[in-house]
Amino acid sequence: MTLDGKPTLGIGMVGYSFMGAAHSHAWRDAPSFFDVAMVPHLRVICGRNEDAAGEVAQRFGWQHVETDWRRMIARDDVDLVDVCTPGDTHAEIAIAALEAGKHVLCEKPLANTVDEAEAMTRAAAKAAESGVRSMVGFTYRRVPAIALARKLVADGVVGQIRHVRAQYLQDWVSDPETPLNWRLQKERAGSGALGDIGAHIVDLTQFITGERITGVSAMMETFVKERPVAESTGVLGTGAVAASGGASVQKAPVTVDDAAVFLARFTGGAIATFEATRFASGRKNSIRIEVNGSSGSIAFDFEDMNVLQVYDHTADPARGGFTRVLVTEPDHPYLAGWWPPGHVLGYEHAFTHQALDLVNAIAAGENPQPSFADGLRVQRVLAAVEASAAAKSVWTEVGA
Ligand code: SOE
Repeated sequence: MTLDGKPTLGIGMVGYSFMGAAHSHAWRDAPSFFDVAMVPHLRVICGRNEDAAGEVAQRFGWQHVETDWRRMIARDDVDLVDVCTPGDTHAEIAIAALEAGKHVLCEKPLANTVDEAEAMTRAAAKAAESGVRSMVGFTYRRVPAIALARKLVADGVVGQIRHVRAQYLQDWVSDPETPLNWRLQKERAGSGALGDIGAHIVDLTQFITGERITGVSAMMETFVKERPVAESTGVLGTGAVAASGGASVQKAPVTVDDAAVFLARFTGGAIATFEATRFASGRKNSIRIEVNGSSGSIAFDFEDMNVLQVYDHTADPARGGFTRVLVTEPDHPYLAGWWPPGHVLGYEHAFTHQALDLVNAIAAGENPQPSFADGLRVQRVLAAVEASAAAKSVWTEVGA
């Protein structure tokens, strides 16, 4: 119990890089801005590199450092395991944690394969029978404008959905000299742009529409087939080659997609286009989603993330057009906890909302969303995209 009488939730987090920092910040911030039902305590941060994990522990206020995730899971003071590692370790860590009776938050994509995602979903369902909760970190669901989009669609503002248009555009590997890292290796990341950022737009479009993707026709491309290896990354494996001429530069193959594009159909009959790429020069983290329906449209762009564009097709055409809704009013999703209207939010706030919702669901004895089953659903779409691309874009049903 904390001083104000609220129970605490001991967090143990595996991983300490980009996502580790985003999650640390969220666990700290959530109880300061929102009325949480349990207070997260930053108990243990875990990483193989003790010094690096220790430095993050100091910066964010984690109480203990462990170098072995099994030891961390076994600790009595850890109630929830937060998995912020590359995809190849998600299944093993999450299943071990659930079996040990620990709640789990697992970064996206849920796993590297459908088989792993199925095993995780089974473990989550079994654990839920004894009140152990799990959630997959499709964090953009908690951007207020996205949460508002879902609400407006559910309220019937767009009517019968006919088109879904989704893009996730980055450019961080468009320079062929960008060195190889784990996100470019299939055995660690599962897939490339598809799983890393395509997974987000698959989840977001299903979340906003409340419908599922039933089939796809896809193309995938790896534009730069091998990349320099930075000695310190230790990613040099078999297949490494020495570049010719001048100083010898070690190169190794890129084993994932740089870009994936696909057509899709939704359960309600809508047709859709998806594009996920790390080669959209000039686009750093642009998520664009548009839904067109019989009575209106909604449009979102993460580069203007506090805004939702809403079009009412039933309004007087003389005054028609998209309305730019600034999603900062107190009655907009999550905004009551933050600043006065117009004082906009950023990338990190969605992680705080994720921590808030997870903690409150655990306290209420409810299963948080998105569940591992939702993560599996996304994984099945990703698998269908890969199968379609491998078969030269043949239409591929999404497995049930
Ligand atoms: C890198 O591509 C990355 O950090 C993704 O892994 C995240 O999921 C996305 O939110 C931002 O980009």
